[in-house]
Amino acid sequence: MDKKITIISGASRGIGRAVSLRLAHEGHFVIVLARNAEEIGELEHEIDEAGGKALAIACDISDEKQVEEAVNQVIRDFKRIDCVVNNAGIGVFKHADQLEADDWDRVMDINVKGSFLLTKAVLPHMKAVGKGHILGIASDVSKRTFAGGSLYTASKYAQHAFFESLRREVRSLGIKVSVVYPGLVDTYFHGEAQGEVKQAEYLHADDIAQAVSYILNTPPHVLVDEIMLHPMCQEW
Ligand code: NJP
Repeated sequence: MDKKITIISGASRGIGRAVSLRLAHEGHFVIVLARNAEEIGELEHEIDEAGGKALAIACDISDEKQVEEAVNQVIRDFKRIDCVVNNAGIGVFKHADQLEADDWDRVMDINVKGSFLLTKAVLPHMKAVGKGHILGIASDVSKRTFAGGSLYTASKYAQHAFFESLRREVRSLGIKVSVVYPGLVDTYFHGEAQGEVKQAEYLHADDIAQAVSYILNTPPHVLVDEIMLHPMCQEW
């Protein structure tokens, strides 16, 4: 198998879907993960119809057993994993005293523990061959805060810290770690449908996919630590 074997979490819509379509078009065999089996099944079909290669695996990224089973299936089928895009994420935006403990657990479990679980599951396979590329889709609010964002920004700061530390642990082993920090992107994340007029000036999901593609296409001696992108309409 000449194609790069690339796992993308949160692939059913938004940024993950755009990354999956772009990487498949560029010749990756994409393993698309999300909870909604129907949506990722349709994405697999769409990629296959366009001449690409995809495999959909329904998986809740916050569930250790499901993540391990998904990675084991990829290893059984393909023997290796070249790249992983940790993209699955959600936001809950309330003032701190309005947050429920359950909100806290859900956001942290998906945004932070999900990145940890998928990374932990793939690392032994990358270490065994001395190469691999792990990406995180974090946020510009990994580096700034705002009222109503205590939970979401805490999760994105944590994701940022996790990947920054990870880079220091695995670079000498030949494994790259890169993080993309988007500003506002037109997806389903803000509670609107993708393409709604309100989001017309936001970044497009494929803008993020292009950044991911750039990062993954650098030559072996180049490591892109991070890329931050904003739409022109958003002051940072
Ligand atoms: O959001 P959306 P985006 N297990 O809602 C999946 C960050 N970001 O594309 O499971 C597995 O369109 C869900 O699939 P499903 C953001 O923090 C965004 O904008 O079927 N997957 C869907 O495919 C996030 O990390 C903006 O419901 C789970 C996907 O996640 C990343 O970008 C700005 C899951 C979400 O698609 C992608 O978000 C920014 C689980 N438990 C950072 N829970 C922005 N859009 O403006 C959810 O700074 N998913």
